[in-house]
Amino acid sequence: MRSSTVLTALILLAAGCRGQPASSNANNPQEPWTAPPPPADVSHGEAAVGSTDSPAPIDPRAPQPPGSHLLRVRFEVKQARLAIAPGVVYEAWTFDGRVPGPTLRVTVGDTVDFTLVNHGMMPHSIDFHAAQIAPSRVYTNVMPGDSIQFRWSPRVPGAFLYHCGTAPVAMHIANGMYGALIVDPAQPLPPAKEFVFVQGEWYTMASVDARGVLQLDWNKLLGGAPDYVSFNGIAHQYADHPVLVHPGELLRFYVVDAGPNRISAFHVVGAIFSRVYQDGVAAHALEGVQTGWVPPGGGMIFETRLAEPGTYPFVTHAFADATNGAVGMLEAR
Ligand SMILES: [Cu+2]
Repeated sequence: MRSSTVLTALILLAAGCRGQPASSNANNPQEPWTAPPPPADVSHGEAAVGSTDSPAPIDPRAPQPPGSHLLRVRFEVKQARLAIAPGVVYEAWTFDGRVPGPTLRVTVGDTVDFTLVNHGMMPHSIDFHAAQIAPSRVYTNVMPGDSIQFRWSPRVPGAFLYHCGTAPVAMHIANGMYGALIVDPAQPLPPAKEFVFVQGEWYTMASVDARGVLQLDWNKLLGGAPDYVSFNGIAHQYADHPVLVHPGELLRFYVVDAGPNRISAFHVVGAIFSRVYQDGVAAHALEGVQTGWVPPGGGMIFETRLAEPGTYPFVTHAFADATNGAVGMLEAR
């Protein structure tokens, strides 16, 4: 058996690939997001939430650019019990009740009108890596029950992290307070099927006041040994629910590493990235890349085309983290 075949087989075994395809064409309205199997319960009927044994996958498709040069964003900080792996529930700190928080998308020169409302039990804040702005003015702590509102304008394109910046920052990020922000260049990139993968880490221990619900283990975090590493908040979700693509079409992955500790070595088994954009897009484009390093707090844009029909794992090639959940499947057909 060829080594690449062995590698793929090992990844498939580690991921326990067993579910139904979960995604479709990001930019073709004729192929909408394919819903997972009927969930055990739903949230007011508007969105599948799955169950703790089988959490619904997070839609990995990149949002479309807004039709306006003014993007109004309002984040509600709240705690939420979320499935971070099948059968594993965690008391998360969130932007808008989800991990990662909503993916934002703007174009260079647009205006972001941002409001943060803190419904939590401690101070929280925001840090947009795409902004060039005085942290002492707008990245300040927002007390429980309070809010902050400010405007800013992105001047550099790329894939960026946003996160809560309240000390200790590692605690707020590891509890789930992070997300991705895409800043498109003024001259748009070529049309492609686009996905967003935000890598994050979960360090868990049993909660003292809620049976079966996990919370942050600070010592595990300081030791850099996560129990789960995830793309978009749930370990192994795109191995259980492969992402559907077509052979030969241009794929674009916005990969952001929230950390707080682990570098993502993003790699698609069976593919080579034709172009990789680090942060400022065109100024740093690389060609012919096998694996791209995305540091904690960083973001990169990966483009590739899959050569033929088949199943292509995507991983962080730091394989302990892939084994712990940072692995998915692209199903090309
Ligand atoms: Cu926070």
